Amino acid sequence: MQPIDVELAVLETSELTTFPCSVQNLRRTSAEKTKTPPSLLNPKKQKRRKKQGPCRKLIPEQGLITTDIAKYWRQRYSLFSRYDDGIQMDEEGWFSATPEEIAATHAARASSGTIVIDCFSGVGGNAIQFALRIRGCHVVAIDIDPQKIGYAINNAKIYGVEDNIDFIVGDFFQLAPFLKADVVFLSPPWGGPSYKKIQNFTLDLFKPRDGYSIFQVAQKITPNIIMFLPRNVDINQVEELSWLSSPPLNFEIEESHVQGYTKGITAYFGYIVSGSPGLSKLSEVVTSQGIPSFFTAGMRLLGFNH
Ligand code: MGP
Ligand code: SAH
Repeated sequence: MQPIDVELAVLETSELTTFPCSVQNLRRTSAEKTKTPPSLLNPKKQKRRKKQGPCRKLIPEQGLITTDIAKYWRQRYSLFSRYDDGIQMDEEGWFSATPEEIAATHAARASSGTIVIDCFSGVGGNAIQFALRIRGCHVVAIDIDPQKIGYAINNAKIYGVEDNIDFIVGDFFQLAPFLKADVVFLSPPWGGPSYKKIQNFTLDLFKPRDGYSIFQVAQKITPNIIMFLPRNVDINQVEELSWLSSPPLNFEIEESHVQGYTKGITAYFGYIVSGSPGLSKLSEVVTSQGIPSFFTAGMRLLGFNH
């Protein structure tokens, strides 16, 4: 992608400005824009422009974003109610962040004083809610992308919970053998917003590994697993996951809504399933087996990637 002309970002805009152009052609078409508003242009010309590439919009606090992402920006307060306090996002963060209301529902399954690992933490949507809602809950937030972890730290500070989260830049699959926790939270990549074009989203479609492998790796950490999944996920396959363990794990599935609109499916496994006897805290049972020393509350690890 060509570098973007920075001058274009200096615009007076009430909220959102659309550039009727591809990134490569920003310089030329922005000049046109000053002459004729896009809505008045000949429809044939507009069609030609559409073919040039993804349109970009300028939002004052985030810079240029594609029109696809602008859809998520319009939902910004449902993603982070404190968005205006300086929440930072990148493109993947926009379409992947778990809406706050849903993340709070996930968090409610943890109990006070437990250790939760958010294995694909992104910009922190879930990690923040675990740390915020559950007293004494300590969260380990892992993401392979250093920029995401940087944003997650910034976002956790906005919610005042940065001291309750250890942030780790690293590959979950490499770290997993060294991890123990009371609850594991999984919201891996679904392959981007195009996931919804698939009628039946099977577990092999998850990235960077298939859903069975992700679950199996997580299960070695704890049987108490929460998975946030696409709303078109193959429910039978999700249920099958509970049989990977012997004896099979308790299993519960729920639709996750924002204002009555289904955003995803959440699967719960193990002792966090409703009606289960509840969690026995790792801090109570595992100390004698030696929890890795980096699970000390308040300690922050960055760049732990081996
Ligand atoms: P969506 O379906 O793309 O948006 O994502 P929306 O507004 O429901 O789409 P519409 O076209 O039906 O109106 C819904 C939610 O799913 C997002 O807010 C994220 O929480 C989650 N989500 C979406 N994607 C593409 C991913 C992903 O790749 N990984 C994860 N973990 N979550 C995702
Ligand atoms: N629940 C998060 C969104 C997670 S999106 C939120 O609410 O903000 C999925 C994340 O998985 C992305 O940020 C991506 O960088 C990360 N990821 C992909 N592969 C990974 C891996 N092998 N280990 C750790 N994180 C990974």
